[in-house]
Amino acid sequence: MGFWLGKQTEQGYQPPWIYQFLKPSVSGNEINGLGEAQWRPPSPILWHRLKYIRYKFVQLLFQSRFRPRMILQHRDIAGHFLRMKKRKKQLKKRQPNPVVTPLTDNPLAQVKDRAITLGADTVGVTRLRPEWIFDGYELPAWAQQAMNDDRLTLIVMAVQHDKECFQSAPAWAFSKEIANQYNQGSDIAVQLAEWILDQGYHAYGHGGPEAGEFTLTPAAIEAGIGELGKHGSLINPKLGANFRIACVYTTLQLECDEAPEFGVDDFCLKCQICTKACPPDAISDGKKMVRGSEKFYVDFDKCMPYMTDNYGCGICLKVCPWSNEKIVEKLFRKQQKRIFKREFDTEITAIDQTVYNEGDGGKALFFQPGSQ
Ligand code: B12
Ligand code: SF4
Ligand code: SF4
Repeated sequence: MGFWLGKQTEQGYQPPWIYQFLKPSVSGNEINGLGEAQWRPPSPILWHRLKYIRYKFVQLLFQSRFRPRMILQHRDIAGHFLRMKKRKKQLKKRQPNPVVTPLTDNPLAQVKDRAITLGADTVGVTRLRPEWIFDGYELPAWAQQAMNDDRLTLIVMAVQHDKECFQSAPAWAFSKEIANQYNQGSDIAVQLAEWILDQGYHAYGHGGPEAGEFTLTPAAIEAGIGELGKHGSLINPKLGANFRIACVYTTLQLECDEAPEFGVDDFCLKCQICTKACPPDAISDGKKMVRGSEKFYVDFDKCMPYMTDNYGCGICLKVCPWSNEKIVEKLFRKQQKRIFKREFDTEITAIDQTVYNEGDGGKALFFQPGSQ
C-alpha cells in the first residue's frame, strides 16, 4: 500500500494509506443503498457541503490535490469557477420580471434553440420529480410548490468535453477539461435561467461540480438525453459518454421529451470493455438492486480512491465504444434495428431532435413501426 498514491498489486488496485485513514467506517455502497430492495431517496455522498456528508475528509483529500494544481496551472479555469459560484448564488435570489413576455408558438423549440446557441450540445425537457431530490434537501419555495403540483419544468443540457482532452483520460489534460466543462455547463445554465427570469418566469440554473439538490442521471434519462451505461454514466446516441450535464428548473411550462430506448441496455449486457478497463475493478458485470431498482452500479469504494489518485479518471467513458465518434452512428443504427425486430409495436421516436437530423430529418435512422 502506498502512502499518498495507491498501487496496482496482484490482488488488484490497493488504495493509499491516506485514503484508508481519512475514509469513514461506513461503506459508500451502503450510503448509496446497494442491496436495498425498498425505495428511499438518494443520500448525499459527495460534492456536497461538508455538513451533509460522511465522506467529508475524502472530499477534502480530493480537493486538496485538485485545487492547488488547477490554480497553479490553469488560473483562467479556476477564476471562471469562482465567478460561476458567485453568479449561481446571485441567481438564487433573483425574482422574475413582473411583466410576462409571451414566447413564440413553439416555446420548446425556442428554449432549446437558445440553449444550443449558448453552447449546449444537446437539450431535453422533463418534469422534476420529488424522488430525485437528495435526502435532507429542499428546493426554493416557488420550485418546491411547482414540483409538488407536477409543474416544475426541468431543462437538461449536455456539454461535450474537448475530444483530444477526452482521449487523454486519465491524464491531467482530461481532469482540467472536466473542470472547464463544469464551468461551461454552469455558464449556459445560468444564462438560460436569466433569460427565462427576464421573460417573467421563475428559474434556477445548475451545473457542477457541486452535486446540487438532486441526482441528475435519472432526470437526464427522463429528458431523453441518454440511457444508463454499465459504467454508471449516460450514453447519448451522438455524444456517446463524452459529456457532462447541467440543467435549469423553471415554472415556464414546456412540453416534455420522451425517453426512448435505443439499445444501450441490451448492448451493455454483452459488452465488457469498461468492466475490464477499470483499474480498480469498480464496474459490476451485471445489474444490482439499489434502493428498490435494478440498475447498473459502480462500486463507490473502489472507484473513489482511484479517482482521487488520478484527479477524476474517466477511463470508463473513454473506452466505451459509444464514445468512439467513428462508429457511434453505426452502433446506433444497429441497435435501433435490433429493438425494432424485438418489439415490433414499440414506437421508437427520435431520442433528440438535434441528433442525426440532417437530410431526411433523421427519420430513416429511427426505426418507426410500419416503416422499412
Ligand atoms: C457524487 C458523484 C460521483 C461520486 C459517487 C458516484 C456514486 N454512484 O456513488 C464519484 C466521485 C465516485 C463519481 C464518479 C464519476 N462520475 Co460522478 N457524479 C456524482 C454526482 C455529483 C452525484 C451523484 C450521486 O450522488 N450518486 C450517488 C447515488 C445517487 O448513486 P446511485 O444510486 O448509484 O445512482 C447513480 C446512477 O445509478 C444514477 N441513478 C440514480 N438514481 C437512478 C435511478 C434510475 C432508475 C436509474 C436508471 C439511474 C439512477 O445516478 C447516480 C450517478 O452517480 C453527479 C451529479 C448529480 N447531481 O447527479 C455526478 C455525475 C453522475 N458524475 C459524472 C461522471 C462523468 C463521473 C465519472 C466518469 C468521473 C469523471 N471523470 O467525470 C465517474 C464515473 C464512475 C461512477 N462512479 O459513476 C457525470 C455523468 C455524466 C454522464 N455522461 O452521465 C455527472 C452527472 C456529473 C455531471 N454534472 O455531468 N461521481
Ligand atoms: S472513473 Fe475510473 S475508477 Fe471510476 S469506474 Fe470509471 S474507470 Fe473505474
Ligand atoms: S463500455 Fe460497453 S459495457 Fe461499458 S458502458 Fe460502454 S457499451 Fe456498456
